[in-house]
Amino acid sequence: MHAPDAYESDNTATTAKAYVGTPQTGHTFHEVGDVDWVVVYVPNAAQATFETYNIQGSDTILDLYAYNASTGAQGSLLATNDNKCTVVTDVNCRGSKIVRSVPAQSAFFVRVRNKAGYGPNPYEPTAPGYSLRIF
Ligand SMILES: [Ca+2]
Ligand SMILES: [Ca+2]
Repeated sequence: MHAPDAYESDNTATTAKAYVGTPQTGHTFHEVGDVDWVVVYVPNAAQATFETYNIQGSDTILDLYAYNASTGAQGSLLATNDNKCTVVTDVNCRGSKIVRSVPAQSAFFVRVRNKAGYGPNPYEPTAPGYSLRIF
């Protein structure tokens, strides 16, 4: 058993943790099927990058959802990315990256999942992990 990371519980859009401008380090998938939801507000129009990095024994899948301003829930799925690159021997390629032009005063939900087959190993001292940055 692995302890939940500091962002738990964040398994639904309703319980998403706010991204407040600095990278969220130390995310883990502490149990099979763990998913992590993050909500981010973008004040200015930008070419925004949503990215998992510092991949440690995980293989992230990143989903970007619209924010439904009238309900506060997630809107439509805008983009999905599994691997940011295809170099098999580079574990950081198992991270995910979405680059998107976003308008001013917009908000988004980010969902991060671990690809099947990379559940936590109870014999490993730490659960599979990653960090998240949005810039
Ligand atoms: Ca987690
Ligand atoms: Ca979670």
